[in-house]
Amino acid sequence: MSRLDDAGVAQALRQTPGWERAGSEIRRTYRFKDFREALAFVNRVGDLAERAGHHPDIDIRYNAVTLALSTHDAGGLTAKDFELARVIAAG
Ligand code: H2B
Repeated sequence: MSRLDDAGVAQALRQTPGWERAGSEIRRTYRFKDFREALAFVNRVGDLAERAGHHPDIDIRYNAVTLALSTHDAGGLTAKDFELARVIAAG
């Protein structure tokens, strides 16, 4: 899986609404009613990540879950990150 250049990242981001670039990763914060709902979301993301063989970094702060995706194996952003971001956004 090859790393996307800046133009490739910009184009992929346009097709991945709600996510933003932060250096060598893309991020999105999801907000919920409470911690329990945030945890349930994280578990759904875990299933999707296992299915994809690709895993976000996950930060849970009570009802806010921030996901960050980067392809560590490639040292930056690849199509895999955007594919998983779209799968997560689709639920
Ligand atoms: N997830 C992410 N986000 N980046 C990776 O480079 C990565 C991964 N590598 N999940 C995968 C697992 C790799 O370690 C295994 C061997 O496929």
